[in-house]
Amino acid sequence: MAMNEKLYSRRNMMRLVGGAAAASAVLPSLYSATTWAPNDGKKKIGMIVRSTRPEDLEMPMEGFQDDITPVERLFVRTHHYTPKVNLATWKLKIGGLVDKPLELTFEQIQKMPKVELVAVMECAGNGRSFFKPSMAGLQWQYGGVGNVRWGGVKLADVLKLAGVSTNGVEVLFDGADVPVGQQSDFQRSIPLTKALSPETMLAYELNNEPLPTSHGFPVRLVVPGWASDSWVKWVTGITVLDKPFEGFYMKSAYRAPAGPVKPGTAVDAAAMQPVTRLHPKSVITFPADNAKVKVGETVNIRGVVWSGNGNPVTLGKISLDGGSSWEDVRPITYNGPYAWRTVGYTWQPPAEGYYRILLRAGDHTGESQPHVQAWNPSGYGWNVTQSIGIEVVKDLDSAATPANTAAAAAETPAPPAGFKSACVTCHEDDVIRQQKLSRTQWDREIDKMARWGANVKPADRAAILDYLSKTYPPR
Ligand SMILES: Nc1nc2c(c(=O)[nH]1)N[C@H]1C(S)=C(S)[C@@H](COP(=O)(O)O)O[C@H]1N2
Ligand SMILES: [Mo]
Repeated sequence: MAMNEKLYSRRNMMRLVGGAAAASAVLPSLYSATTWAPNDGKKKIGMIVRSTRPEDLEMPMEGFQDDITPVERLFVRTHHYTPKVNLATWKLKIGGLVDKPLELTFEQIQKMPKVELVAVMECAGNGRSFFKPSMAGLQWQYGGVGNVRWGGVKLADVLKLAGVSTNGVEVLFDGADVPVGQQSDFQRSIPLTKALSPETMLAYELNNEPLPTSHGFPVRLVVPGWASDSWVKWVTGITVLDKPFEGFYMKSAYRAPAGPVKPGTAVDAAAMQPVTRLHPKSVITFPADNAKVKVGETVNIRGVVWSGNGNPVTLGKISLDGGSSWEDVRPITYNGPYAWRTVGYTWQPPAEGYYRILLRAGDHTGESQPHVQAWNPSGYGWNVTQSIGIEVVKDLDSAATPANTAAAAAETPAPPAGFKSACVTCHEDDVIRQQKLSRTQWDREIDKMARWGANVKPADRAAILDYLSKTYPPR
């Protein structure tokens, strides 16, 4: 299919033509299972730590300056503990509704035709911290996203080896990670149609190097155009199902109402749908929000825009007057329908004053970013048209920034007895410190944690609730 082939880069098209034998001749070292090791030598740089244990790291704004996100800047989202996989004993099991259940070694997978593509990986919860009212969960700002070159095999090729039954409806993925306490295992499913779609991959390379442990070594699912909660890491099991999977991470988590709901209200489970595709989104990556620039001086505004579902993103429009008028931006990079575009605009601020700058992305189906963000109970899919405020001043030096750190430096009270053993055994308190919840929400969180195995002693519960709701109130 000519359309599908366009997804993949020219370099790899050539590898595909030559087949597996030619591929191993091109890259002999990569094709040895004995030397294949996780790319863990590169340390993360300047990440915003959302949680140290489990590992949840957000890309800082500077990360958007790279067109292809280097592994040092790529965000990490892990629900449980990071598993260490031994490649010598690792097997990928393919079962369920297949003609021939299979167990593939890593070497067998590497000998299959290799494909590569650049795709945006974005957590469904990216931007959660901007929702009002606030909700529980990791408080991502802009950097729960990256743009990465993935290398691996088409999931469809692996499924074809096993032969998918005509009764297949969904494909379920299980990773090597195991949950803490009474939590559910992280298992996610995607519809069979998306599983067989040519862009969906089992990736073993990230930016032309083996996957790092944090990103799913040795093999992870890559579902281009979809939010990355479906991109299961450390994959060990693939099961074809004849009906939608009902595990916790499909039935309870990663769901959002189909239409608008009143902000802050609970939504009936029956009215919720699984989070799937991404939608058009923009980030203004330079200058920073609230930056000051000098009148008359050239400002090279930069941004990134992306879309979802493989619908190619349009260039996007920029407004320098709060959305009254819109202009075209200039393309800088483009790596295909699943990648983000970097765009630019050269601006000469005409006069002193305060300017509101907006960047709005759309896709070729005509969908554009919303002007107003729809609220949902778990804070998924933040993609409102991004805007920044810029102060244009006569003289940069005279524009001294007042110290604004008093609030940040305000001391937090000491936690009560029982807090440590109840709340910081399975995870560190960095996860807690970013939450902004009402007393009712905290009450529910404590119940949830107790269900997941937290040791909340009845005698300590009231004091813990009091402490949490006073120290971390809602936005
Ligand atoms: N096995 C497993 N796969 C997983 C997760 C996980 O906790 N366990 N987290 C998911 C979520 S919610 C996201 S956003 C992405 C993040 O991928 P990354 O850590 O490589 O950035 O992995 C997904 N795959
Ligand atoms: Mo996620």
